[in-house]
This record gives sequence, structure tokens and C-alpha cells, in this order.
Amino acid sequence: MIVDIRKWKHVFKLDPDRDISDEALDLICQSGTDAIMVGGSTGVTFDNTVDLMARIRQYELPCVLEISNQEAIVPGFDLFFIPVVLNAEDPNWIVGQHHEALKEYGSLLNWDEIVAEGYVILNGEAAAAKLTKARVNLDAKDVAAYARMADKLFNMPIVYLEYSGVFGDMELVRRTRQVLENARLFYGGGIDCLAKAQQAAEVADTIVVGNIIYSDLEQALRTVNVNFDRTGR
Ligand code: 1GP
Repeated sequence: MIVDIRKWKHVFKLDPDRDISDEALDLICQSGTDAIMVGGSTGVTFDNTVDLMARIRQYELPCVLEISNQEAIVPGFDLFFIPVVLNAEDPNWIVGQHHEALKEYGSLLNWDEIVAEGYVILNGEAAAAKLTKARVNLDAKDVAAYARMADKLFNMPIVYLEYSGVFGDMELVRRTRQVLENARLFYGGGIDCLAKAQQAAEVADTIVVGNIIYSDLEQALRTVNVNFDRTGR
């Protein structure tokens, strides 16, 4: 399958460590979303990732793995997203884990399938923020500098503003996107209804919907109806 992340506007993120029924997965995969991202901060294993991938693979849509630990690298996804947490104070999450993984698998990788994500984690309560010791007390200028770093200095195709669990500062998201020239701005965090999906869609290139899938599937499904007419990117 040829997968073009530049066309993605809406993505559902599924966590291998959380249960989802076949019925719910069917509705998610047939919802009209552009892709499924598989990933989570804790409890992600090879086994639960393989299981979830095999179930999603019954559907036509693109399915990518966001790699959070080396043990859970499962072949067979369309693409592999590698988060580089630019505002992590623990360097393990900027280059440490990546270094270890490349020592092990560097010669085996198909680089056409690898996509680097310049992550900026902005909700200090999120599991990912704690894990990476993210410096979350950032203003729009700080975030813009990280965004430029990802886009211009490192040539990363994605800048991911991660508010996981809370709905973020849309003005900050808007200002961040303005400084990007090539990278796509992914926004994730607290989208739990169509109205919030719409607000995020007006300032980001791609919106990611996670938690609400597990607590209110109906609301999650409504977020697919977001209108993205604003941007021609
Ligand atoms: C999490 O950015 C995603 O990695 C989505 O966030 O779970 O808050 O929707 P939520």
C-alpha cells in the first residue's frame, strides 16, 4: 500500500495495552479516518502489538506503528514512526533509545518505511511527559524553536504537539504551524467531540484522536466529520 502521510487529516491512535472489541474496532476502521496509528506510553509489548496489528490488517486503511520501545518493534506495518522528544530532559528519549535500536537493527531497516516525528510534549501530567521528563513549561516561542529545529535543522517530516489527555492551547498550535515550511503539524490531546476536533483541525494539519475511543466511542466516531477545507497543504 502506498501511504502518503501528507494527505492525512484525521488519525485514530490505538493503544495495544487497552482492550477494544471487534465491533468497536470495525467502526473505527470503517469510519473514514485516514489512518490508524498504533502506540502507547506504557505496557506496550511485542505480543499485544502483533495482536492489534493483525486485527487492524483486516481493513484496507494505512496502519502505522509509533515505536515506544525496542521490544515492541513488530514488522508488517505500513510505516514506522519514531518519536524524538525534543523537549525531553532525559536524553534517552531524544537519541538514547534510538542509538540502542540502531545498534541492533540499523542494517536491517528499510528507511523508506521510517518516519521521524519531532515530538513536543506539553501536558506535564501525561504518562509520556513523566517518562521522558519533558520540560513542559514552554511558551509559543519555545515551541516554535523546537518546531523549526525539527523542520529545518533535522528535516523531520512531522512535528507532533502532544497534549495527550487534555485539550491544548490552540493559539500556540496555530503559531507553531505558521513557522513550519515542510513538516506537517500533528496535534493530539483531549479531542473528545466534533467541536474540539474542528478547533484543532483549524490550526493543525493532522489531528490525532486517542483516549475518547475507549470512553465514548460514539463521540470518537463523530470527530471524523471534521471539516478541513482551510488548508491547501
Ligand atoms: C495521544 O496524541 C494522542 O498520544 C491523542 O491524545 O488520547 O488525549 O486523544 P488523546
